[in-house]
Amino acid sequence: MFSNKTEFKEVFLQRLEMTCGKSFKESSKRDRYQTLGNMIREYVSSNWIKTNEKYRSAKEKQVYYLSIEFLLGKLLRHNLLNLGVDQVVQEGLSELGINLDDLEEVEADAALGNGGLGRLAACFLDSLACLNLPGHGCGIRYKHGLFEQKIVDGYQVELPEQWLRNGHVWEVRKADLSIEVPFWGKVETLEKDGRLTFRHVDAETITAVPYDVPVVGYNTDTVNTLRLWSAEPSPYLVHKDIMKYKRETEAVSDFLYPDDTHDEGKILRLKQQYFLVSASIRSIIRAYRKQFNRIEDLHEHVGIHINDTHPVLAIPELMRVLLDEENLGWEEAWHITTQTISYTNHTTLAEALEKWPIRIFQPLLPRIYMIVNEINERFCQQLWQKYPGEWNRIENMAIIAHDQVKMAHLAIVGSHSVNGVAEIHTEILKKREMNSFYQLYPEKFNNKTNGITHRRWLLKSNPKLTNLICEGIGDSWISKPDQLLELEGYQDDPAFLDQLFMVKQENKIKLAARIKEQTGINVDITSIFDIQVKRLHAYKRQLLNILHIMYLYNRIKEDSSFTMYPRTFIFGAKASPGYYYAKKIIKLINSVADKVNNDPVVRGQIRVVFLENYRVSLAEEIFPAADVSEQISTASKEASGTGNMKFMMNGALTVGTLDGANIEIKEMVGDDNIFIFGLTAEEVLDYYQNGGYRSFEYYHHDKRIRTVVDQLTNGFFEDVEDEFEMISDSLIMENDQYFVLRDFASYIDVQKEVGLKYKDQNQWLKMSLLNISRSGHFSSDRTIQQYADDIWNIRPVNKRPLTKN
Ligand code: Z15
Repeated sequence: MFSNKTEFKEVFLQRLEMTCGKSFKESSKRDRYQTLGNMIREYVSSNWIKTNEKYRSAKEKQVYYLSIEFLLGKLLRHNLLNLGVDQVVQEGLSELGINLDDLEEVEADAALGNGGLGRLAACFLDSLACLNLPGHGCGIRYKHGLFEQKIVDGYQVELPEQWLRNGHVWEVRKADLSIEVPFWGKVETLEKDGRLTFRHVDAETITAVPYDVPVVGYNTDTVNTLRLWSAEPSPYLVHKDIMKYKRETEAVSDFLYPDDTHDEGKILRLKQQYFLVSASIRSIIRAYRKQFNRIEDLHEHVGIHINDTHPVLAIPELMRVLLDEENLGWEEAWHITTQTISYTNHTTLAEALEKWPIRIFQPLLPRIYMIVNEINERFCQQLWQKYPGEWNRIENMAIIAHDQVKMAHLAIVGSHSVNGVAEIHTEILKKREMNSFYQLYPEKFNNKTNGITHRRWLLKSNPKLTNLICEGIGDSWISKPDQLLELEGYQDDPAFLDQLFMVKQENKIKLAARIKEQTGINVDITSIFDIQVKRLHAYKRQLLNILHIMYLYNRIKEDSSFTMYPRTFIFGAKASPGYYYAKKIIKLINSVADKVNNDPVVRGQIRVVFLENYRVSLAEEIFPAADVSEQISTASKEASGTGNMKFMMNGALTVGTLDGANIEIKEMVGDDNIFIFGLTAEEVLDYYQNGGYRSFEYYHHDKRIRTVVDQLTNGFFEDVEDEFEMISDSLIMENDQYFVLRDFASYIDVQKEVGLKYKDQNQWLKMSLLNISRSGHFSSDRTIQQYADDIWNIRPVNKRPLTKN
C-alpha cells in the first residue's frame, strides 16, 4: 500500500478525496482520521489473512480468550507503533500540515470494559500477537461502552457513552458468519436408537453478528483477531410483537454493565453472558470442524480461556454442542470440555462472586440448566464417594445449592486450570476462599501474576522516557522487557539521572496543562504529583487518601511553622452509578479540593485535583507524570492491581499496602525503593475471623483521626449539611470494615517519609530509575508466556518451520 513517506502521502490524499468527497482543504479532522484509520486497517489485512492461513496449515493449537470486557482504548497510535510505520505516517502527515496527535484526539476510546479485568484482557491480546502466539479474543460489541463521567457541583453525573457514533474504523462486519442464539422455550426429550436426545424447541433466537478487529503485533507479521458479537433481530424468527422483540434483542449488546466487582443478578446480564458464550463456542467449533474431522481431539487443537466467571457458561455450552450436536457420550464430552477450558479468578470479594437464582436461569436457558444440573449431580456423587457423610462439605462445594447456581464452583469443576492473578491472591484462594476445592484438585490451582503491555504503557504513552531508555541501553528491551534491567548501570550517572528528571518534568508540564484545561486549577509542577487513579471502591480506600489530605490541611492550619514538600494530590475514579457510598467519596474528594485549593494558607503546600472521566486515554497522560503511586487497598482485598505496574514502569514510587502485586513489586525493588505501610493480609483476615478491632478506639485515642472524622459532620464543609454522614457512620457505627482508621497513623508516617525522601532529588531519581529497570518483570509478555507454557500449551507459530498437511 505504501512503503515510504512519499507513497504514504499520495495514497492518503487520494483516498481522502475518494472516501470523503471533499478536497483536502475542505476535509475535517474526522475525515482525515477516518481515512488514515481505514487505510491502516486495510494495510494489515493481507497479514491478517496470512496469519489465519498459517495457523490453519500448521494445525497449530489456538486459544480463545473469552471475556465480557475488552478495555482497548484508542487503537490508531497503538497500531501505527506496532506496525512500525509511526514515523513515516507522522512525518508524511506533518508535511501535509497535519498533526498526528490532533487526529488521535478525534478517535473515541473503545471503552468496552470497567477497569482492571477488561484492561488486562486488552494487554493480553497485545502480548499474544507480539509473541506470535495463536490467541484470539471473543467479546461483546457494546453499543455503549462504560458511561462518561461528568462532575457537576462535585457530584458524579453519568452520560451514555457513544463510541460508535462516527463508526469504528478498526472493525469488519462479517454478517455471513452470524450465529443464532436461542433463549427461553423448552426442552423436548426423544428416544433415538435407545438413547435419549434433547431438543430445545419454541426458543426465541437472537442473531449474533461478528465484528472482527485485527490485533497487530509489534515488529511481526502476526495479526490475531478480536471477535466482538453484536445482537440483532433474527431474520428467521416470527414474533407476535415485532417491535418488542427488536427492542429486547438489541438490548443484549446495548450497554456494558458498569459495576466493577459487584454481582447484580439481572436477567439481561445473564442473556449477555450466554449470548457471548454460545456465539463464541459455536463459531470456534464451526472453524474447527472445517479443519479437522475428529471432534474427540478438540482439546489438542483448541484452548478456551474464561476471564472470570462471566463466560463460565462456556462449560455447559461446549457440553451441549458435544452431546446434542456431535452426539458424544457424557464421559467423553466431559473429558474434552474440562481439557479445553481454563479459568482465571480475579477476586475473593464475596459480593463479586456470581450466583444465579434457578428461577432466572432455568426458564431463560432450559437446556443449559439441564446440563448444569447433571454436572452438579455427578460432581456431588463424586464428592459423596470421597467424603462419605460429610454433608456440610458437600453442600458448601455443590454447584447448585439453595436454589442458586454458583458460577465459580462450575468454573473450577469444569476446567483443568484455575489461576489467581498475584501470588498472595492465589495463596488466599488455595488456603481460604477455595480451600475445599484445592483439597480436591490441588493440581488445577496455579498462579499467573498479572502484567501490562509495556508497548502501550511505556512506548506509546511515554515517548520521552522511551527515548531516554533507548539512548541508554538500545531498543532490544522492547521485545525483551527484562532487559530494562540494564538501566541499573546508570544509577550513579548524574547526567542520566538529570535527563530522567527532565523527562518527568516535561511529562508533568503536559499533565498540568491538561489539569488546567479540564479543571481550571493551576498546579505547581515542582510539587510531588501524588496520584490515585482506579475505580472507586470502599476496599481501594480512596477515603484513606482524602482523610490524610484533610489531616495535612489541619496540620498546616493549626501550626504556621509546619512545612512540607509541596504536593499535588490527583484523583481519577468512576463510581458504579448505583454505588451510593462510592459517589459520596467522590463528592468528599471534590469538597476537600474546593476547601484546599481556595485557602491561601494551605494551597502553597497542597493542591487537590479530581480529573473527571478517567479512562484509558487519560491514563496514558497520567502515568508518565506521576511521582507517587497510591496503592492503598485493605490488605487481602486487591487481587493483583495493574495500575501499580503502570506507575512503576513510568518511574513513580509506590505508597502501598502488602496487597496484591504490590508484594511482588516490593520483592523486585527491595524495601528501600517502595513505601509500605499498614496491616498485612494475615492481620486483616485474622481480625475478620476473630474480631478484636474497635474503630472507635482509634477515633477516640488519636486526635488527628478524631478531628478529620468529626469534620465530616460538624459543618466544616459549609456547603452541604449531612452530606458525609454516611461516610462517618461507615467509620464509626459500622466499625470501619476496611480498616481506614486502623491504618491511618501508619499512612501518615509513610507519607511523611515520602516527602523527606523526595527532598533528596538524587536519591529519589535513583529509586525511580530502579523501579523502571525492574518493571520489565511486569510486562504482560512475561504473563502470557507463562499462560502459554503452563496452561494453554501453545507455541509461537512463526518461529517454527511450517508442517505440511
Ligand atoms: C475487576 O476489574 C477485577 C476483579 C473482578 O472480580 C472484577 Cl468483576 C473486575 C480486577 C481486580 O480487582 C484487580 O485486583 C485485578 O488486578 C484485575 O481484576 C485484573 O486481574
